[in-house]
This record gives sequence, C-alpha cells and structure tokens, in this order.
Amino acid sequence: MRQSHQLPLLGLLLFSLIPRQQCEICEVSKENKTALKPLIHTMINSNYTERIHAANALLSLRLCGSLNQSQDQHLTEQFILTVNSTEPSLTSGQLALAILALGACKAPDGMSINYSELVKRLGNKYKEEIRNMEDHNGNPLTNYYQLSLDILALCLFNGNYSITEVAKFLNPENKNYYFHGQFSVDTGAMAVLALTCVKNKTRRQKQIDKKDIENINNYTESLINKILSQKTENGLLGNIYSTGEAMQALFVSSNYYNKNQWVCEKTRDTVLTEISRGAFRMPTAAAQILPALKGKTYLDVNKDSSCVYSSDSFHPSTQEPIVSVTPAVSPSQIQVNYSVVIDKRKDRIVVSVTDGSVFLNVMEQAQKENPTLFRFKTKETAWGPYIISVQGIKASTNDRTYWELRSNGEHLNQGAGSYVVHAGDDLEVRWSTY
Ligand code: B12
Ligand SMILES: *[C@@H]1O[C@H](CO)[C@@H](O)[C@H](O)[C@H]1NC(C)=O
Ligand SMILES: *[C@@H]1O[C@H](CO)[C@@H](O)[C@H](O)[C@H]1NC(C)=O
Ligand SMILES: *[C@@H]1O[C@H](CO)[C@@H](O)[C@H](O)[C@H]1NC(C)=O
Ligand SMILES: *[C@@H]1O[C@H](CO)[C@@H](O)[C@H](O)[C@H]1NC(C)=O
Ligand SMILES: *[C@@H]1O[C@H](CO)[C@@H](O)[C@H](O)[C@H]1NC(C)=O
Ligand SMILES: *[C@@H]1O[C@H](CO)[C@@H](O)[C@H](O)[C@H]1NC(C)=O
Ligand SMILES: *[C@@H]1O[C@H](CO)[C@@H](O)[C@H](O)[C@H]1NC(C)=O
Ligand SMILES: *[C@@H]1O[C@H](CO)[C@@H](O)[C@H](O)[C@H]1NC(C)=O
Ligand SMILES: *[C@@H]1O[C@H](CO)[C@@H](O)[C@H](O)[C@H]1NC(C)=O
Repeated sequence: MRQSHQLPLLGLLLFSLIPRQQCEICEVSKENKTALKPLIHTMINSNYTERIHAANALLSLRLCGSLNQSQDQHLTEQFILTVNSTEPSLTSGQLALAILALGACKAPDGMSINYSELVKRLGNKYKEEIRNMEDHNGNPLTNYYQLSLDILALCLFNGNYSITEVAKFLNPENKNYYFHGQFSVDTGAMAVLALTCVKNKTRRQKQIDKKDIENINNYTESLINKILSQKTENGLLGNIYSTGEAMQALFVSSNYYNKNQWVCEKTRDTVLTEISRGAFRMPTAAAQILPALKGKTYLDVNKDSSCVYSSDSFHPSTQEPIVSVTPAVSPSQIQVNYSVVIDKRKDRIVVSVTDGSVFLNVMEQAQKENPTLFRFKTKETAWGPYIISVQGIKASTNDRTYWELRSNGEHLNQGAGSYVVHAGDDLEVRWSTY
C-alpha cells in the first residue's frame, strides 16, 4: 500500500541545490499551550531509575525552552556528572542522546563540557555498531534507531563519519528498518533527521561524491513515503508513540511530499486529544512528542545558541495531574489469562490481580504461583521495565529475538509496566523474531 510518488531525478538534483530546507510546521497555538503543561510536568517530576534515562526529557525540555534558568542549571549539572561516570557502559544511542541534550543550547554558566571528547567516544561506539553488523549478519549492537541517533549527533557536533558509509547503511530497503516485516516509523523518522543533517552539511564541503548525495536524496524521499504510507485515518503516523518524531521528519522534508499528502493540523489535534486522555504519562513518551508540538526538531540542537528560559514554574502540588486516577475504595480483583508461548508450546495460567494492574503485575503473580514456567527477568530502560528473559530464554539483538507482548491476539504498543489489563484479557508473552 506504499504510495509511490517518485520525483524525477532532475527534481532531486535541484532540491540538493536549494540552500535551506523550507519547513512546514504547525505548532500548537498560544490558546492551546496549556494542553502541553502535563507533558512538561511529567518530564520534570518523574523519578528516573537511572539518570541517563532522563536524556530524552532533558533534550526535549531544553530544546523547547520549558525550564527556568535554575532548573536548567541544576538538571544539566546533574546530567554531566552522570554522563561522565557512566559513559563506558552507555549504548551508542544513549551517548548520542546525552550529547544532544547537553548541547541542545548553550550550557549554563560555569559548566565546561568537552564536546570533542564525548563526540570522539561516540565515534568509537558508532564504529562498534558497524563492526557488529559486519560480524553478525548485518545486525547492529543495538538497532537502526540508535545508529541514526549516532549519525545525527556526529553530524551536528562535527564528529567523524563517512558519508559513503551512511549512504550505504541507511538504504530504506535495509532489514533493520523493519520489525516483523513492518516498517518502523520511529526508525525511519530518526534516519530522515540524520540524513537531512548530513545532506545539509555536505553542501558546504567540496569533493563529495555526487552519487552519495544522490542516494541520500533518494533515501530521504523513499523514507518519507514509507512514513506517510503509515498514516492512519485520524492523522497519526505509525502509532501515537511514533507520531512526534515522524512529525519532525516531515517538518524538515517538506520538499519531498505534496501539501495534500499530509495535513499537519489533523495530526496535531489528534495528539492533543490523546494527551488529555493520558497517553503520555511515560516521561520518554512525553519527551518525544513535545518538540513537534512546539514546532521544533532535533536539527535545532545548537550548543552555541543561547537557551530560552521559561518563566513558568511548576509546583508539583498545584499542577493538574496528567490524568486523574481515582483509586477504587476497595480495589476489586479481576481475572485474566496469561500464557508464555514458545513456538507450538503454550504454558497457560489464570491469575487474579487487583483492578488497575499492569501487564507486569500479572507476570509477577504468575511467577509467584509457578516459578518454573513463569519466571522472568527485566531491565530498566527509559520506557520502563523491558522483558529480557522468560523461562531463562534471553532476547538477543544478534539473533533479532525478543519477548513480544500481546493481548487478545494483538501486538501491544505499550510495555509491561504501562499496559493496564482488563478483566478477561488473554495476555501472552511470545518468543518472537523481529
Ligand atoms: C528498537 C526498538 C525495539 C527493539 C528493541 C531491541 C533492539 N533491537 O534494540 C524490539 C523490536 C525488540 C522492541 C520491542 C518492543 N518494543 Co520497542 N522500540 C524500539 C525503538 C524503535 C528504538 C528504541 C531505542 O533504541 N531507543 C533509543 C535508546 C537510546 O533508548 P533506550 O531506552 O536505551 O533503548 C532501549 C529500550 O527502548 C528498549 N526497548 C525497546 N522497545 C521497548 C519498549 C518498551 C515498552 C520498553 C520498556 C523498552 C523498550 O530497547 C532499547 C535498546 O536496548 C523504539 C522507538 C522510540 N520512539 O523510542 C520502540 C518503542 C520504544 N517500542 C515500543 C514497544 C511497544 C515495544 C514492545 C512492548 C512491543 C511488543 N508488543 O512486544 C516490545 C518490548 C517488549 C518487552 N520485551 O518488554 C514502543 C513503546 C511505546 C510505549 N508507550 O511504551 C516504541 C516507542 C515504538 C512505538 N512507537 O510503538 N522495540
Ligand atoms: C543547514 O545548515 C545551516 C548552516 O549550519 C543552518 O543554518 C541551517 O539551519 C541548516 N538547515 C537545516 C534544515 O538543518
Ligand atoms: C518519586 O520519589 C519520591 C521519593 O521516593 C516519591 O515521594 C514520589 O511520589 C515519586 N514520584 C513519582 C511521580 O513517582
Ligand atoms: C568529566 O570528565 C572529564 C575527564 O574525563 C573532566 O575533564 C571533566 O572536568 C569532568 N566534568 C565534570 C563536570 O565532572
Ligand atoms: C577535550 O578533549 C580533546 C579530545 O579528547 C582533548 O584533545 C582536549 O585537550 C580536551 N580539552 C579540554 C579543554 O580538556
Ligand atoms: C574517520 O573515519 C574514517 C572512516 O570511518 C577513518 O578512515 C578515519 O581514520 C577517521 N579519522 C579519524 C581522525 O578518526
Ligand atoms: C532510488 O531508490 C529506489 C529504492 O528505494 C531505487 O529503486 C532507485 O533505483 C533509486 N534511484 C536512484 C537514482 O538511485
Ligand atoms: C486547540 O485544539 C483543539 C483540539 O484539541 C482544536 O480543535 C482547536 O482548533 C485548537 N485551537 C486553536 C486556536 O488552535
Ligand atoms: C524555577 O522553578 C522552580 C520549580 O518550580 C521554582 O522553585 C523556582 O523558584 C523557579 N526559579 C526561578 C528563577 O524562576
Ligand atoms: C481463559 O481462556 C479460556 C480458553 O480460551 C477461556 O475459556 C476462559 O474464559 C478464559 N478465562 C479468563 C479469565 O479470561
């Protein structure tokens, strides 16, 4: 169902000569700005299990000018310490996000950040991703979302990368853009941002292979078409959690689609409705949607431009909670089916949990009742607990395997710590290959 809207080659070449990308943005109006407060509140007041998980939120808050000066000072200071002490153990994408967050705008007075040192280390982690692809059947250490983040940060902060390599890896036909054969809008969007930065930068360089630029233009167009082909009736791009970054990709690529292919306002209004329904309680989700709603993109990251500060101050006690959950007077119990599926084998159990429980609570209850069949392990991430193993069987990026969460036969778009179960749900963790 991919829309094929191929521009003639001549058109593509002409685009590469236009000095500045024109931007098509539809930021939230002044009157509707209060709708964004819950997002900002969530990001500032969340407890992050590890401070590095706040990278996305810090990037978003600083880029959007949503912090006051003392908050920026405090959060940035804490974050530098974290990056300094944990750098060796960070994944490439985590370090890339950290660099983007620290360099989103001019660092607060008195803070010295050695960007060139951080960027050098990022370059090494990026090389390890590529080495892993060479050794493991084209699979990076992490994924293409992170590889794209790496290229974006290396591009914005003058790191070392090869344009020919970028043009080779970010080919839209590469399997790493797809999970279960389905195009990952989040991944495609991040790649578009990276490619746009690289393209813009090569414009100021001589001795660049024309073929590389041609490919990069072609890939951008193809990725944009793939993103637009995942547009839903109500204007979302992929699902609600990929929409923010997809909007950013579309903002910087308005040369590659027609006005009638995307109505930005419709997407924005659907997102505003979803905010009021509480879809963005997870701080990382809030972080990824905010920039687009403020008309910003990650390409606006600029360590030399002065930060904008907010005069609003957020008092946790007076701020509206993102959604008013009224705790039941005496929480009732509900029953759900839970099963672990490995190929043809299915181990099932009916468990009882309190109303309002999440998927993880069900897994914990099942584990309590039968540890042999239902034991599992998690790892904390910026999106909450990630299920890394069940029955001792571990997920692996080298094999493209993971534990997939499903409910009533459908793939979930939330994690075990977020998805609220309903009475009678047929829940499943399934050993899958993406
Ligand atoms: C790559 C990816 C995956 C890979 C992860 C392995 C790999 N090869 O790296 C695979 C395909 C296995 C995967 C699985 C899932 N994913 Co995923 N994933 C992503 C993606 C595209 C990039 C993540 C990333 O690297 N971020 C950058 C680094 C720096 O951040 P990080 O936090 O350190 O990254 C780690 C975690 O994000 C973790 N991870 C990946 N997905 C998820 C999902 C959840 C809920 C958790 C807790 C952790 C987690 O893997 C990353 C690498 O270690 C994001 C897109 C996005 N917008 O963020 C979706 C995304 C995070 N995933 C999502 C979902 C829903 C899932 C699943 C729950 C799907 C399912 N029904 O099973 C499962 C996780 C189930 C489990 N076992 O707990 C949603 C989360 C939405 C939400 N509100 O919670 C996102 C936003 C995609 C989307 N738009 O729907 N994912
Ligand atoms: C391209 O680079 C120039 C010079 O650094 C910058 O001013 C401009 O904002 C960039 N454009 C995009 C779309 O990133
Ligand atoms: C964060 O942690 C503090 C102290 O542990 C706790 O009082 C507070 O309720 C937590 N906030 C959230 C949003 O979980
Ligand atoms: C971070 O570490 C570098 C050396 O690796 C050091 O020069 C710098 O002062 C440190 N920054 C902070 C804020 O600790
Ligand atoms: C920053 O790091 C670079 C590269 O590691 C190093 O050469 C330089 O001396 C450092 N600068 C400062 C001010 O510490
Ligand atoms: C930059 O990267 C290229 C290719 O990845 C490599 O050949 C070159 O040695 C690198 N240069 C530096 C200074 O790291
Ligand atoms: C552009 O990319 C498509 C696939 O994405 C490919 O079929 C086509 O040949 C490419 N065109 C050029 C000029 O490279
Ligand atoms: C505010 O948002 C609503 C959707 O939530 C939309 O219908 C309305 O037009 C917006 N108002 C302005 C002035 O943009
Ligand atoms: C910044 O916001 C914090 C938290 O709401 C508040 O306590 C502080 O007074 C504000 N500082 C300034 C300078 O506005
Ligand atoms: C569990 O699944 C079985 C078989 O599909 C079904 O008969 C039963 O009603 C389900 N129980 C619950 C609590 O959902």
